Amino acid sequence: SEIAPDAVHVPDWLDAREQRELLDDCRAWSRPPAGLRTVRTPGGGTMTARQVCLGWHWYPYGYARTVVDGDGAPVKPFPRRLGELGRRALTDAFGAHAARDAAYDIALVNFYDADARMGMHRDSDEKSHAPVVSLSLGDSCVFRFGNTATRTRPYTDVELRSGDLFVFGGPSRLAYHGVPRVHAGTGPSELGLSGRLNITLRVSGL
Ligand code: MD5
Ligand code: FE
Repeated sequence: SEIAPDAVHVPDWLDAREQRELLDDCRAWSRPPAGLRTVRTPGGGTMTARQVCLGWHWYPYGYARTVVDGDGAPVKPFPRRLGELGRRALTDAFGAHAARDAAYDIALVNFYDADARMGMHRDSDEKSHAPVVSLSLGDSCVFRFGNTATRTRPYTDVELRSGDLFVFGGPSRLAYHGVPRVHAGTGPSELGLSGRLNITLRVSGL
């Protein structure tokens, strides 16, 4: 369903097998070198969701080819299969025309435990305004979709569950958004994930 112009939520987009495979991949990508890390912001804050990057390494606030704020290792490669998944997501959200020249080259994987949050922010470190593809696994959360002008109201709260797709394009690409709450213990038990995992696919424009 369209939450805002070019912001499309597709519940239950990934089947159980795709969720299982993605989770196994995320666990493999999380191992060192260039594995899961805690992100510290220049203001002295600590992000509560822990992160691993593929293709390009995100740090507050830019992209690099090595883990400049961690172990210094080269970032892991961006897998072709995630590029294909990103194009399939655009096709399902907007139609085949939207996917034609989508060249995804970044995946950011965020792990949320029951107490993790993500404050309201915009994703503006990419040089491309291509749509962001978001995939959720494990526990459900409240996703807060805001506006482009302020980090406050008006916003819309949407529940994201394991297997959901959300695509943010056009005017929604630069909207403020965040994750104010994770609902512990709500994920599919057969997945064996305590907490929530989110994968975003992006185009660097670099
Ligand atoms: C999450 N992650 O659920 C979210 C999903 C992040 C982040 O916010 O920066 O890693 S991505 C949501 C997103 C991306 C681009 C635009 C908009 C939302 N939006 O306009 O709302 O862990
Ligand atoms: Fe974001």
